[in-house]
Amino acid sequence: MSAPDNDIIQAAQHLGSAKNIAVLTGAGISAESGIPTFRDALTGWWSKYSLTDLATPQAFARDPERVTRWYDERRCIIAQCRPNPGHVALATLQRAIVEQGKRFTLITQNVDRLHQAAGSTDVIELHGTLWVWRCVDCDKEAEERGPAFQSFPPHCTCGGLRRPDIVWFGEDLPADAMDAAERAVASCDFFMSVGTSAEVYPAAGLIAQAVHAGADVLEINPTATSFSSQATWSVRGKSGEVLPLIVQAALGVGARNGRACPRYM
Ligand code: BV8
Ligand code: ZN
Repeated sequence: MSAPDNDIIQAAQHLGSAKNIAVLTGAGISAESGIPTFRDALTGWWSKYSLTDLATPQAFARDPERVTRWYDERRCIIAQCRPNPGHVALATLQRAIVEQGKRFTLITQNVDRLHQAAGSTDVIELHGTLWVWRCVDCDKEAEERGPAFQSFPPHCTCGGLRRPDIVWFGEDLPADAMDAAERAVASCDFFMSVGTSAEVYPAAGLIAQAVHAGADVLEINPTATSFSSQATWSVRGKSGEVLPLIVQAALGVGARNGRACPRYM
């Protein structure tokens, strides 16, 4: 990674003096942990499978064995993965910001809970999680952290089919999660969009809401997205490399305002 470019230094200075920070993450932040993204042309899930065959309630109704086998395969892949410096940097930032009495909200589209594994708390999961499975009949939920299921589709003690507690395409997002996300974005003065292609709604709409709210908007993504032109800064880089730099610099700015002192500056 070349010397921090001007965008990184400027964004860090604004982040360091921001009062209310909101962050939206997508599959890209977990890429460096070894989890395939969705749209990556070669390695992405959608390069191998069609979204409508696996990630819709209709697909589940049509072939629950195939759908639950795929999600359990993903659950077992994620079980081998660890948070990367991008996840850790956001957890560090949250702790420092909250310590300073400021507001910090982490909103994710990811279902892998690597943010929580890195120490982030109160994470808003817009699309649910792969670690919890629920019964479609009695709604009983259970966390599944064990080895692959023995049989597919998995069944509940009531006999009902079990499915991952995630949001499929065509399904509404959890109302409380989306409301909390929209409230945080509407009031934030610094917004970060990290590792998302910003193509899936209503999550992607949060970026436009942050721009509309007049917040500084920092996008971190190796490739441009449909929102790059609206961002205050759009940094081309991997989140596992860029986020630690920006957070260290921002907390340095915090130090000059008489707070904790990282060595970056
Ligand atoms: C709904 C869980 C009401 C499942 C997911 C408005 C306009 C158009 C369409 C719609 C609209 N409103 C609703 C729709 C329909 C649909 C939608 O958005 N379709 C898209 C395809 C156009 N939305 C829905 O259906 C939503 N529900 O609206 O309900 C309703 C009800 C009935 C009828 C109509 C509406 C539900 C959406 C949620 C679906 N579930 N996930 C699962 O995991 O299997 S979405 C899933 O895909 C992810 O959660 C995420 O949201 C999305 C993938 O996006 P990203 O995470 O951004 O990943 P992607 O691979 O695309 O990009 C990765 C990026 O990272 C890339 O840019 C890459 O460059 C970058 N990157 C790579 N490496 C790195 C990196 N960045 C940083 N560092 C790196 N190292
Ligand atoms: Zn049941």
